[in-house]
Amino acid sequence: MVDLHPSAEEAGLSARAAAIARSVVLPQAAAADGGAFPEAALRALAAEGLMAIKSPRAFGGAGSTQVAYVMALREVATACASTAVTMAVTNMTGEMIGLFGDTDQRERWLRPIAQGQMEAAAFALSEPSAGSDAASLVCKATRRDDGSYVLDGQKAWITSGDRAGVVLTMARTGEPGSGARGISAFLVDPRAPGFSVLRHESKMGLRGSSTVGLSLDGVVVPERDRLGPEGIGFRVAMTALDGGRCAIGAQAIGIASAALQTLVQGLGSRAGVDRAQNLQQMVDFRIADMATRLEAAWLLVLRAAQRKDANLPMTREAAMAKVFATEAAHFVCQRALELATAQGLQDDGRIARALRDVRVSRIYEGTSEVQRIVIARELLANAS
Ligand code: COS
Repeated sequence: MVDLHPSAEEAGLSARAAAIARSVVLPQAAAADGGAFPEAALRALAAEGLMAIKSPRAFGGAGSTQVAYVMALREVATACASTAVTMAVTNMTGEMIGLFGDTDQRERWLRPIAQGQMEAAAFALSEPSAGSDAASLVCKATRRDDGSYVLDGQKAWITSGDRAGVVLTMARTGEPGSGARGISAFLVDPRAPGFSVLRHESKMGLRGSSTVGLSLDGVVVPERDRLGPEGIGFRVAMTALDGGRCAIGAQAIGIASAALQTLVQGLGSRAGVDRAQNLQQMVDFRIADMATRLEAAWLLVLRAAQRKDANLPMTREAAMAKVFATEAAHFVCQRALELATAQGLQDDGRIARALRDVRVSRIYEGTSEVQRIVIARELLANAS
């Protein structure tokens, strides 16, 4: 059963996110769409503990829940999708340090994330030749006699890779072809010699977030910065993505809600205009369907979030939430653009921006096809 009533603490955190979204994030959204990194917005979010929502209070985080996190992220995404994705990846990385890290790692890496001393944190799993098949990654981590590691390889499409104070990097400590079990996780300091930023991706949406390739050329990582034991890197990545996918569902819903709201306000301002009854009904039916899909999607996101908070398995639920929410959100943005155009509404390009921003939510943190694989696998495993 989905409990639709957040706790007072969750509601309070979400209200703080909504206030910042209105006062700081929204006013810079057009500039972010023009390519400006949303520095001021991220600082404001960090000041309220919103860059490390689920991380322990003892290390500067908000110590809150996944439910609070998805509520807050939805609010921020309603105002600016670029800010929301930067916030999401930073939260996800910090959460993994809180979960798998030791006290020293939490102190050195999580606290600066939570307190806004770092602009962002990054999560580096994908590679030029390993996207959906993440377990085939080839970035190599060679252990030296003193226990440190030397990392060599490339990472691709890394959100905030050039802005991050720490890059959670998955690399192969096992033999080539050792699959998921041969992968370890490292907290890489981007100031280390051999770490460099490759090209900045030019994107149709989320233009205020930074997406880059990374090169690791003999980057030395001390043993104290391996996150957890050797060989658990794939588990770290998948654990991160379970929470991340649920959050991307919330982000997509936020983006689409803004498009729908813009459309409905535009239509409302024309309430007196005389239209043929069948045309009016066509518009009414469409906006009703759009709103209904977003509500249904939100319930799936909430259900996945609540299971995570209850420490219940939620891989399948997160995949369902992501695939349904991102596809619903894309549908809503597309319909909003069509209706706004048909009705001749002027909206300062907000709906078109939402459509451009929302598209990648069906791709990153696992494509819709990957989510369907995850869901089907679990169904088939339970059937056998
Ligand atoms: N949580 C914890 N552990 C998990 C897990 C999860 N959600 N999913 C898988 N694992 C573990 C498995 O239990 C297995 O462990 P053992 O070897 O000890 O049994 C191991 O990881 C390998 O799992 P699996 O065999 O399912 O791995 P696959 O290579 O078949 O993975 C998918 C398949 C498609 C699910 C995976 O590669 C994936 O998610 N790809 C998309 C990657 C992605 O989202 N990239 C975006 C990057 S961020 S923009």
